[in-house]
Amino acid sequence: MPSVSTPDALDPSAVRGDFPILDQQVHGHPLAYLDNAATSQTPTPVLEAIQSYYRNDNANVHRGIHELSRRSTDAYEGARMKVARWIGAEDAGEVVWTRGTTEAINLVASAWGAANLEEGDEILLTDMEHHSNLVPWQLVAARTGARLRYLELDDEGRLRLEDLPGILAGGRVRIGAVGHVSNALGTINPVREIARQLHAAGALLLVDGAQGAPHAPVDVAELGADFYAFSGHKMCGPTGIGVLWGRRELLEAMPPYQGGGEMISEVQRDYSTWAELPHKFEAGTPNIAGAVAMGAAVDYLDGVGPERILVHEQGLVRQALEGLQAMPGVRVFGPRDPEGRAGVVPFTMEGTHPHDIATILDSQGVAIRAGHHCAQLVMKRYGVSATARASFYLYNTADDVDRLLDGLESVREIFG
Ligand code: 7TS
Repeated sequence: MPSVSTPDALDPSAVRGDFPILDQQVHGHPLAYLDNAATSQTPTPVLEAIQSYYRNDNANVHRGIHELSRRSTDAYEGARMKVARWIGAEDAGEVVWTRGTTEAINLVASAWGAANLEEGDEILLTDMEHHSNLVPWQLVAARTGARLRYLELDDEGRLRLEDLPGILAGGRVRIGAVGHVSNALGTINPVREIARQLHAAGALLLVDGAQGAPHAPVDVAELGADFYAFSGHKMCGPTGIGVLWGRRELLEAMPPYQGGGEMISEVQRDYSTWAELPHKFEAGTPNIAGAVAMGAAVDYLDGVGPERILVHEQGLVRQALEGLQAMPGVRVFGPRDPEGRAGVVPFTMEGTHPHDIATILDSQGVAIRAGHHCAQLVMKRYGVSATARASFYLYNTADDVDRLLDGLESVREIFG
């Protein structure tokens, strides 16, 4: 467990010791890694969990009677329980391992959508969704004849919640799919209120938690979510593993997503019956090491304290916003109040393409992302083709933010 300076504050310099990758020079400068919304770094206990799994326990799960298979199954199912606790789910059978957020959303759009949507039904999306929470719904809409409705954004990057009652009044919305936190704006969405209104209208809510679960305490029941999707690699775990949480009765009623081994109860020539939850949705040999490592990542984050992570990030956001707002020609996207946003700071600089900003920062060892961030509807809404984006996590320091701001000063000098 990383040490912290006071019971309440997270000390990022103590945490950094757990992340060996951060201790390196890039282009002759110490690395300032500010691309955490894309993927986070991996602490030593998680690296060790992966190695230990392959060194000591590797075997396929739920199959053999032998000792290694028993151990790998215990580790795999134990990790599921840890992840369930991380999001406040009491029933680990409601936690389905997936490849990540994208696959979790595709699972719901495909399996739930095919069984529940028909022509004239509506799916509520928002203009701030990541493409992972748009395209799967477009595909199921094309297959079923359902229609997509959109909640629009205000000038500060918040959802226009005042439009929701009007959309729901039509009585055709069956499901809403809304991000917990926007990767392109940093906005923390009022998920609880959206859930309340959707449920009152007889609709369900899927929450895209890719940028939520890694950064703040999550309680799926308290949020009022019916489905919650997130990825291991954005929360100190490895790539290729993620989670779909869903309410048991909904998952029970859904048809399988993929067919294959592990997900059946009995196979006949013409039909099969399905395994119990959550295995019904886990066809084929799963990413066992990934799941075990995601469990280790949850243990690690739990040790730091999820409520500290968001507070720490918001402090860095405040520092970044103050610096950016003082720079002429800089436009910051998303809510002005740091309390309304998680650790994502997108911006543009007049006369400079975001890719040039990112390239110059990279030459100074500062890693940010530039582009549309898989949120082209956000870019369209604010009339830009791309933004530069700094995104923070528990190991980022005030010095990292200073390096960003100093780097941007040099960008301004180069581009005049
Ligand atoms: N939803 C949101 C809100 C995201 O930010 C991302 C990834 C995804 C879904 C997809 O997650 P995956 O793990 O299945 O790929 N976001 C980003 C990003 O902002 N930059 O790179 C990936």
